[in-house]
Amino acid sequence: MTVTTDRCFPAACAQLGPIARDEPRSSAVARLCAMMQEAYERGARVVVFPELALTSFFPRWPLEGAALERWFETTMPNREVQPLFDLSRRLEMGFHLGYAEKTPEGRHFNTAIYVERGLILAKYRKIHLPGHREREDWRPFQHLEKRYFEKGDLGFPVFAGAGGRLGMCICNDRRWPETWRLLGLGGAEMVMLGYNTPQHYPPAPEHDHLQHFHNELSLMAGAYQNGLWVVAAAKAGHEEGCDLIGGSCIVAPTGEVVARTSTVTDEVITSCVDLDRCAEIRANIFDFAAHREPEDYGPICAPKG
Ligand code: CDT
Repeated sequence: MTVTTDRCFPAACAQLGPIARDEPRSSAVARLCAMMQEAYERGARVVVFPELALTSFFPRWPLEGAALERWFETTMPNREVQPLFDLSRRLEMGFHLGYAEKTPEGRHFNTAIYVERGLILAKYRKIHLPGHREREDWRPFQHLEKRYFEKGDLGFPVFAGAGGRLGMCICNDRRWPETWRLLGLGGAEMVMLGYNTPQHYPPAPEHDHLQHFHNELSLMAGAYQNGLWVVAAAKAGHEEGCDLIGGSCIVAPTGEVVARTSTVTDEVITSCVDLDRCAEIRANIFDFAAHREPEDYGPICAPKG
């Protein structure tokens, strides 16, 4: 049983304001629960939370050993996250959550899950890991995702949920057209994602003023070119000396932004998501069966370099 069998339902995007370095997971989970409750009261059946939503964005710090491992979840759910799963079951809400995963084999991933009625229906592990592997002292803050996480090993799964076909990606994945096309080819009708995007991009600061534009450009293009809904939730605001953009939004299959946050704090936005509207695009301009020409796309899958 899904949380809704209605293909037209209100979905919520729950942006988080900053999470302090010493903020316990219990506090972050309480904030997420409050937003799930608000989303429910506003009629939503599904709520999307950001990337690494249980903690501060720890890849900005050089860490080792136990000081690094403490940022990862070794089980999901666990005691601290359980209240969110319990609330999901009680309210019959679906939710998408990003967190740092450590597997029983000791592997580390930047992960997102989709949960309905307290049960994990799907998992995605981030494939496009940005940043750098070694500490670079010239930067005002580090971005050590390449050091702390392995590349995801689950592909881009598309799965049944919320009465339709759902997909997930995480933050930097949204900038890559291949992410969207794979989800589109898999038949995703709504893609959920979270992000932590600094306002300042140290390797190319001349693009700092374009961060919001590049965020929406990527989301709108992904939605339109594949005829799917996008619900994208930021972690936003001034977090431990780093400004994160907000601009969480919901995008229709036509590429139009239909809801957008207006703060950089905890904020819930909602919009009615009609999954049947995907056909407006998929049966027309991007009718894949009629118009795609994959035999001419070979170099896209050529090895790197
Ligand atoms: N979290 C994440 O993937 N952030 C990147 C930041 C830019 S690359 C250092 C992003 O694509 O938004």
